[in-house]
Amino acid sequence: MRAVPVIVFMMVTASNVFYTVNSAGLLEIGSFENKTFYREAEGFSHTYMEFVEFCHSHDLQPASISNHDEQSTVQHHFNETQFYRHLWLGIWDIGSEGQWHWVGQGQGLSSPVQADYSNWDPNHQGGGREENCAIIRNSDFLWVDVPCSFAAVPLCQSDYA
Ligand SMILES: [Ca+2]
Repeated sequence: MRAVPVIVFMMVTASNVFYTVNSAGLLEIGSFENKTFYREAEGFSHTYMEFVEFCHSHDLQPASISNHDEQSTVQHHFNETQFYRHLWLGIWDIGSEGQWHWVGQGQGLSSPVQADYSNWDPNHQGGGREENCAIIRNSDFLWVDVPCSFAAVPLCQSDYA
């Protein structure tokens, strides 16, 4: 993991919650013992493959959400910043329909890690072979399968855990 980039400015929300934007244009939205979440600060949308490349280009990984605390932190960020854009998750079922896996660090896209926590919308996980990537939906924060050509904002993490 590389050193934390120099902070070049601060962003202040209406509720006076501070989120830091680093020199790489990444907004830190939550930190845990074994990972820190970042999103693309400007809210630009990308396809899934662009999202993966975006994270890797910053020495980060596509985000995995491993437990309720991590999910809650992302939801808190949506609410505090009134950020109403879909966020990509580093998860997909490209290999076998319905078998969702996290994209693992240094393992490329063909050797994923089995997901053991989820927050799926029960009505939107059955997109079949047309929908093999997933977002955190902006309205209710549930996970929804979408085509990998969908446009959403990158959510990356500092390490894979
Ligand atoms: Ca699918």
